[in-house]
Amino acid sequence: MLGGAVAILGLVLAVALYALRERHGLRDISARRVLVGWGLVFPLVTLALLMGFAFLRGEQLFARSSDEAVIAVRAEQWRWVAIYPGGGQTINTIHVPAGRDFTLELTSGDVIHSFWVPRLGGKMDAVPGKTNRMVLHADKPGRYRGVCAEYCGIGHAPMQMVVIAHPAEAYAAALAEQAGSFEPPPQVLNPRPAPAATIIEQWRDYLLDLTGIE
Ligand SMILES: [Cu+2]
Repeated sequence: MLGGAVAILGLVLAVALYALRERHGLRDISARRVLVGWGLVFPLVTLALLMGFAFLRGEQLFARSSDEAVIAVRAEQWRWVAIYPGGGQTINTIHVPAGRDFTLELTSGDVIHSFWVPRLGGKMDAVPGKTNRMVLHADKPGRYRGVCAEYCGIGHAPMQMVVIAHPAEAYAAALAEQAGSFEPPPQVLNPRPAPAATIIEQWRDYLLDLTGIE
C-alpha cells in the first residue's frame, strides 16, 4: 500500500511539474482523454487491484484453525468467563497451550467489550449476539496479562484477565487438574449504581420537594 501510494504521488508530482514547464504543449492533449483515462480508468483499476489484494490477505489472516484448542470467551460487565471444550469454566484466567495455535470464540453477555493481550497479538471486540473467532499463539509457557480495551462501564478499568500458557504436552493435564476447581460463575450483580443515578435521584427528590408533588 505504501509502495503504491509513493508511486502514485511521484507520478502526480511529475505530471504537475511537467504541466508547469510545458504549459504551451498541453493544448494538444485532450482534456476528455485525461479525465476518462486518469480520472476514471486508472483509479478503478488501481483500487480494484488493491481491493483484491486486501481480500486475499484478509482471507489468509482470518482465523481458521482446525486446532482442537477452542476456548469460548464470554465478556460480561465486568469479567471474562472462559469455557473449555469439556465444559469447565474459569473466570479472568484463560488456560491455553503454548507453542501452538489456539482459537478463542469471543462473545459478550451485555455490552461491547474488547479482548486484548498485547504480548499475544491483536485485539478483537466481544459483541453481544455475535461470535468473533481469533487465533492466537503463545510462543512460550508463561503468564500473559490482558485487558478489556473497549470502555464498557464503571467496572471497565479493573476488567483484566491473565492468559496462562502451559507447555503443549502438559495442557490436557493442566486442564484436568483445573477441572476440580471449575465452577459455574455466579450471577453478576452490579456492585453499585452508576454515579449519575444518584445525582438524578437527588434532583428528582429536590424537584418533587419544591413542587410539592407526591
Ligand atoms: Cu471494558
